[in-house]
Amino acid sequence: MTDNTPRYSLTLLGLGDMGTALARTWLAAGHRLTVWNRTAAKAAPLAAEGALVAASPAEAVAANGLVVVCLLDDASIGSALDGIDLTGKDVVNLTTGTPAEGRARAAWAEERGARFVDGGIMATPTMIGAPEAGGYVFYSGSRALFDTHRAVLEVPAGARFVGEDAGHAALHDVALLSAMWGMFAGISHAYALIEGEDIAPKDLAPLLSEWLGAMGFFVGNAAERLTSRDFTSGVVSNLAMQVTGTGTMLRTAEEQGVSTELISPYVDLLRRRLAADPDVYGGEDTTGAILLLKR
Ligand code: FVH
Repeated sequence: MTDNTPRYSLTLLGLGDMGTALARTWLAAGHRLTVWNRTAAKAAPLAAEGALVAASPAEAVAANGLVVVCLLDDASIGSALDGIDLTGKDVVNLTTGTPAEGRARAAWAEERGARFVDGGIMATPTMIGAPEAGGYVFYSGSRALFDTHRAVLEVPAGARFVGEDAGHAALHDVALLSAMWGMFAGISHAYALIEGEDIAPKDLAPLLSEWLGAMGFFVGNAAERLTSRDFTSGVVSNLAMQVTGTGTMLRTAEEQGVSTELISPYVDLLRRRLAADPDVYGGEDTTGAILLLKR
């Protein structure tokens, strides 16, 4: 911190793996940080690094206008903060939750006289305070709060404000995480297919990475088609062909003695789209099947 860098004062509730990583970046940057954790012992190393340790959530909240919360889940926020005066506070919730939980927390904070922003952390603790790692946090809710505290919020990781709907940070967070799980599922199935064969996982790894990178075009392509609702123009890998190909994937799994449990749901979805009317949907790409997911 240079002499001209502003020194902020803030409170952090929660010193798990993520909370501790956040705390360290604020302390290392020279900001004045008050911390509280349910298990008090976790605060000791941070006290040695300059954190002020509050004995209770109420004391921690009273210490500063900006209160950052990074607890296990939405229920733990209630455990820590219900009954505590939040009047005039700016509450930033970095606890992972659902969009509905984010909106309910915003209403809960407003009822208590606080401004509120919800956050979705797109980083692991090792990516916090390491800009080169590319981690960032989605924020949504009070734009005024975000603008007021943006500089201090950007100390641990980049900040991306995604709107005043307090549920949208969580929605962006979970959308990205859900895509990640789908990718992990596909990678897991691919490695299971070669298990026991004379193909080393380390030899398949670069091929998988390269292929997944090449197929990344689907992200933007699907976005364009969902916007235009045109699922057929320019299609070079049509649904009828793809559905035939799914049979090959399932039979290969069978031959290799691999469960199809990770890929069957997507195969079933594509088949359902085609079966609804092969003449209409056979010429689409796979994007149209997304519409079947919405209940
Ligand atoms: N760690 C990660 O990789 C991910 C990255 C993306 C974002 N997540 C979310 O961040 C939230 C905190 O995660 P964490 O890694 O810090 O989690 P833990 O290390 O398990 O620490 C949990 C803290 O929550 C406290 N806590 C739990 N229950 C309660 C409660 N009923 N009342 C008060 N505090 C509670 C716990 O306290 P203690 O067990 O030490 O006493 C920890 O401080 C989370 O939403 C991730 O999804 C992390």
